[in-house]
Amino acid sequence: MNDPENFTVSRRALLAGAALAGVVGAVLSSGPSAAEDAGVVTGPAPDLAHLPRRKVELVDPPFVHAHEQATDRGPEVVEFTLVIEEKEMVIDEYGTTVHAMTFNGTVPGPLMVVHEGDYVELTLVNPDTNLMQHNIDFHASTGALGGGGLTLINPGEQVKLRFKATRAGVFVYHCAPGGPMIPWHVVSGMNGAIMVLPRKGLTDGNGQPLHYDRIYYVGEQDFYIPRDEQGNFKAYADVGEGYDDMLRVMKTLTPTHVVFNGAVGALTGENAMQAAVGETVLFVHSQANRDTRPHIIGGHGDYVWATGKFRNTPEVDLETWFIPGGAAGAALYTFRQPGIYAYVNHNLIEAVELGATAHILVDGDWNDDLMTQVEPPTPIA
Ligand SMILES: [Cu+2]
Repeated sequence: MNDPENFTVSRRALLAGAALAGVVGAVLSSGPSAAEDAGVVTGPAPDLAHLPRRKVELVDPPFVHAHEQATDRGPEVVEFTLVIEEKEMVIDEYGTTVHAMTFNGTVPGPLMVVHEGDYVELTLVNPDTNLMQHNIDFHASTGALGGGGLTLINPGEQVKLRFKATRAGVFVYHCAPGGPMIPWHVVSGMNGAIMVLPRKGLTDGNGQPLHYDRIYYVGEQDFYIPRDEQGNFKAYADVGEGYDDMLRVMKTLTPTHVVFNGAVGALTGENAMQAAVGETVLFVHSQANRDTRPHIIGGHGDYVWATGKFRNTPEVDLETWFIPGGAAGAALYTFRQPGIYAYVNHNLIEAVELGATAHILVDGDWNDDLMTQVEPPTPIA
């Protein structure tokens, strides 16, 4: 293990991140042997010419690209492109910055949607403006470290991976280039989720179909920003310069920020999610690194797949649901009252002090039967 006191990271050391990883016994190593090191020798890619192909343009969270909730069509090859972007991002109202590592420039990366039995064909691009090696591990896939063993690319390279989406649910994807690079890239923003819908759509577990009018994707991110001697958050010239300090904060397991969609306030105020009374909303929520417990203040989870896998019967009428780190969950809720709802991680310290709060602005008419103020505040009689 490197000496944390004396270890400074040069560009070359970072490029050799996976080699550095080898020191602590990572499976991956740099270079073309990564796949073999992962115990993978793939044959020629199967010819799927008999299947229709569809190219999907991804959109930035919390929004989700257009998709069918259920389909009569057979399996397809669904093509996606993710461009890796290392970029400085402001993560709170005080201007604190992080040199984020991102899929498509957002934290989290975009939600991808396919149906069970489809083939996901991903082109992963690492532009030469980046400094580091990256790859992608899809929890929805089978083998080769979730595809991580077949997708490790240097700046200036791209790679194409195809996997069959055999299990229905919402699943995390994240970068996993080896050793300490893995948590560092993940807590620097390099994670997202994919939703594999049952071909016939969601059901309540008793054969009744479930539909949504809107879908939002909330990606929860823990950040570990180093502080200077005065306790102020530090800023760094580039992604590599902050590595050593950040690793030290990471090892405390105490995040400085826990946010939704990349920054404090990214989903509040003008950026609030929207809905209307009577609308049913599917909230997909991922956390690639740390446990979380979503809660809609003033609402519920009508149907909840807390661990996100759609062959399981959803739980009903939940107040709060638990999503373990490294998983994505989904919750369906029909709004009955208008107003502002807070969507939080119900560790309320994380919600209020560290940033894990979103808002949902709901339009419509108030139902006095469900709730009313019988008497306004008055002096005690
Ligand atoms: Cu990465």
